[in-house]
Parts: sequence; structure tokens; C-alpha cells
Amino acid sequence: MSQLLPRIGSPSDVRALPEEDLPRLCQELREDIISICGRVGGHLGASLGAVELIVALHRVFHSPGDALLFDVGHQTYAHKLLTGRRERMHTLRHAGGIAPFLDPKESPHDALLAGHSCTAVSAALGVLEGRRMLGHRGHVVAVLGDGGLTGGLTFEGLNNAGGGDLPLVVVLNDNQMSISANVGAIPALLRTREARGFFEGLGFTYLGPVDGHDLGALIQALREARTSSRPVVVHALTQKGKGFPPAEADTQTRGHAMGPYEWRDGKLVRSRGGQLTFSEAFASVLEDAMARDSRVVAVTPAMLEGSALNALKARFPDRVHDVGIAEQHAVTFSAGLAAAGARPVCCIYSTFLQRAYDQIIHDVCLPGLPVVFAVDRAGLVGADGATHQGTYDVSSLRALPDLHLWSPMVGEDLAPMLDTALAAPHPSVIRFPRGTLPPLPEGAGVGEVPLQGARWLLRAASPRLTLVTLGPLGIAALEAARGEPGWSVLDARRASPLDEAALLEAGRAGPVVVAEEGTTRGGLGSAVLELFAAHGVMTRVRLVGLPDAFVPHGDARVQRAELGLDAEGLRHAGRALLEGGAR
Ligand SMILES: Cc1ncc(C[n+]2csc(CCOP(=O)(O)OP(=O)(O)O)c2C)c(N)n1
Repeated sequence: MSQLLPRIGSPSDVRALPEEDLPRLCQELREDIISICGRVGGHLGASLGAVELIVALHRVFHSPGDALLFDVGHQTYAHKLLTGRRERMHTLRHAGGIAPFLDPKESPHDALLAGHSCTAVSAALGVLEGRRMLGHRGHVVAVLGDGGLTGGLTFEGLNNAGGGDLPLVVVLNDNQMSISANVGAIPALLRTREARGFFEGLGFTYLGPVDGHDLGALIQALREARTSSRPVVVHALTQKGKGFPPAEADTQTRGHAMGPYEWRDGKLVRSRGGQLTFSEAFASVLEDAMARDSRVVAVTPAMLEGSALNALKARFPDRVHDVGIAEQHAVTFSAGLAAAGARPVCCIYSTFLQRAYDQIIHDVCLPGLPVVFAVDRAGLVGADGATHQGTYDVSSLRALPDLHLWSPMVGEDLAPMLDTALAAPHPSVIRFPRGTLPPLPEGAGVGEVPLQGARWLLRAASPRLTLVTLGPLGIAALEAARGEPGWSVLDARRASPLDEAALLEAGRAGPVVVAEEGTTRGGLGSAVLELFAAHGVMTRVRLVGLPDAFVPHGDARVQRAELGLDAEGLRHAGRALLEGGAR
């Protein structure tokens, strides 16, 4: 029997298939997803669970005339395969290749960009209202998971939609999982008879629950939703990881996201790096702190897995709080914990912390509460791409008074930084990158608690130029400075408040290169320029960092080299500055 998928160039081909071919199409989609993820890694579990749902959606709705908005977009590999991207799917998450999430620049079938959770309902309602206003036709569908129902933004959209009469279609892909098992009252409620009353109470017509792997039932429910003249929810029950035994058997995440793997002798083989990541090392020093001080608690917005907090959760079940995909709540909840005398460590990815900027200002910084933010994935993140880059934490957070912003160069810095932060009477941030720990360079001291500002990694006797760095870039700078007479290296270690004495010493000695893995717009380099301006230091300064543009998915190491954020780039920047030809 010849394969169906190679003949599907667009959703109209899905609609043209005889109904009895659809199960085979789903089977082929699963085989493709499993083999693509094996080769390049990716969001396997969520995409496997949504195969029938996506086939049914393309059967009933006519994308792109009908707009399909998937929350996050990580569950859409079947959608990508059915919308003309199959030939290129092996480039998924690679530089120049198929996007990790959804991007209208890639396909007109991706109605709106996605990557962060809980946006689908609001965005879909906006598209629907915009179309109504401008007299454009077409149905609009928001597809979201039960994880998306743990975030406030979804409810802001549901409240707005349910109070109106636009025929928004919400498809709830309920697999009872976020990345880890879903948390809170709503997932439990969804599996009771109360689900109907819950959505009806919010102003929606409720259809379901339907078996989300039963194509006939799904198609029927979606057809009914398509004819609705008012807001409607289709509640589909699905199984994450469906059809791939290793994912189905993975009780932690049902194969949510996996690195490349191979089948050998019927077994799944994954390559495992032996080295600890910054996340794992931070979780381990946090565990020590929790063991020493019963006031210390950890808070995570649905990232137990990514923040490596599973072992902590097992050891301190009552002191590790997964609060759902709710960054704003995680921050304000931490503020409350601190106000009550606990010592919260709120573990958040840089990119998701963006959601909670006002909570940091209003609920934490203004009252001066000693919340510690462990900001993970700060800097380039690689395959997750533009929506997930940790670009803006330094520039946005350094503007806030009395917030101390630390960044470790090596794993050995984590414990003194956490201890300094936990002992401080004010809020602190510890920002660290995605990736494994670099070795402590010879001769570099770690420092006594409480840590005091910057650390000289190399101090020239007759200084001509200083490389000022933040985080692991200090190691690249040391390598760059090797063999360059008169070059010093200063690890700023704290981006805010600055160690003014050390930086002024650097600026008065000669030109300064400031390198950071964050935007140069308002980042550490800008802070150094402000300091020099305030003190009349007239030296030449060059800023190296992330550009004033969104950095797409790709190999972070390659991107670093392209952006000059490695030893060679820093050597080049320093030499150019000394030659006087540089900006
Ligand atoms: C604002 C935000 N926080 C965290 C994440 C990380 N994240 C990606 S997928 C996911 C779980 C989503 O759960 P659900 O919507 O139920 O989809 P499922 O994977 O179960 O299909 C999370 C927490 C994100 N993308 N956006």
C-alpha cells in the first residue's frame, strides 16, 4: 500500500481523503514524528497526543481561511507535516530549518506566532474580533492544553470571550499533563462532571468530553462547534505520548521533550552527557540550603523538570511548589512567602520571567522583600529559538532599585551566590545559562560569603585594556587575553548594583570591552557607560552582546561565534579597540 503522507501537500488534501484512510494517515504521522524526533530531538509527547486532533481540525476547518491558533505550538508536528513542511521536517529546530514552535513567516497555516503558553484564547479572540470588524470571514479556533488552563492569561481571554457573543471555538486538549503532571484544582475538575458546568458558567457552549483519539467523535464535535453562533468549547481527552511505548511509559513527562534517540535491539538509546548543567548544579546547592534552613522554599511555574527540581520535590514535597504555568502568580506567591518570613527561591527561565515584570516591581522590589530569583536559560538557548532566548533579563532587571543581580561564571560560584542572596535583606537574582558547567579557571578564586561585587580574573601589571564580562564569558575572556600584553579580565559577577570601584579602575586604565549574553540595549555594557559618563571617564568602550534583533533557533555555540561571544570574538574586539578603528 503506498504511503498517504507524501501525497498531502496541504490541508485540502486531508479533506479529499476518504474517511476510512484517516486512521492510516494518523499512523503515518506518528511514524514520521517518532523518526524525526529520534534524529533531531523535539517535543515528541505532546505532538504524538495531538495527532487525531490535528487531522480532525484540518478535516473540519479550512486553514488558512479558518485560523487555527495552537497554544505554545509544541504539539503541532502533525500540523507542520500536513501543511507543506514535510520535506523539510528533518531540519526541525536547526539553524535555518523548520521552527521549533509556530511562525506565520514559515507558513500561512500558522495563524499567529507562538512559543509561550496561555496566549491562544486571547489571540484567537482578537483575530475573530478583527475579522468581524473588517468584514472578513472565516472561523477562528484556539487549541490549548489543560496546562494552559493553569495560567491567568487564558482566563482573561475566556472571561472576555464568554461575556460576548463571538463564535470563538476553543478546543481543549486535555491530557492531564503540563510538562510534568498538571497541578491545581482545574485539571482535577476537568475529569469530573463539573467540567460542563465550569465552561457553561464561563459563557461557553460545552461539547464533550470526547475521546481525543476517536476521529469520528472528534470530527462530529468539531463540525458541531463550527456551526455554533456563540463561544464554544470542545473538550477532548487525549493521552500524551500516544503510540510510542517509551513515551507512554515515561511517568514524569510522557516524553514531553526529548533529545535525539535511537532504537537499538528494541530499546531506546539516548546519548547522555555526563557533565552537570547549571540548572542541576543550582538545584543541588538549593537542596543544601533547604537542608540547612527550614525557611527556604522553592517555587516553580510548571518547570520542575527543566529547572531540575524533581529530586528536591521528592525530598521536600511540602517546600517545593509547582504553581502551574503561572509566572505572575509564582512571583507574587513568592512575595507573600517572603512577607511571612520564609525564604523563597523562585526558579524561572529568563524568557518566562518577562511575564512577571510588574510583579517583580510592585510585589517584590517596592516592599523590598528578600525573594531570590534563580533565572535559568539566561542568554542563548539554541534549538528553542527566538521565543525562548534569555535576552532581556539584565537590561530589564538592572533598572530596579535595590535588586542585586548576580551571575555565576562557574558552578563553584553558585553556592556563595545563593548564600549571599539568602542572607540579604533585599531581593536578588542569580542568572545562569543553559548548558553544562565550565571548569574553574586556574587561579580564579570563588570568594567569601557575602560576595562583594566584581572579581579580577587577570590583572595586568601595566594595563592597556580590560575585558569586562558577565557569567561564563569570563572564561572566554581569559582565553582571549592570553598572550595579549597588558590585557586584564574583570568578571563583573554582579550586573547591578555595579562594583563601581573595580569598573572605574578598568576605565581609567584604558579602553574597555564589555561582553554579556544579553541584549546590549540597556545591559551591563550600558550600565558601564552610564558609570563612566557619571565619573567623566572618557575611555573608548565596545559592547559585545546579543544584537538589537531577535535571534532565531540554531546551535548556540555557532551563534556565539557569529556574534563575537567567544574567545576569538573577544580577542578581535579588544584588538580592534586598541587599534582605534572600532566603534
Ligand atoms: C509562559 C510559559 N511558561 C512555560 C512554558 C514551558 N512549557 C512549554 S509546554 C508546557 C506545558 C504545556 O502544557 P499543555 O498546554 O497542557 O500542553 P501539553 O504539553 O500537555 O500538550 C510548558 C509549561 C511556556 N512555553 N510558556
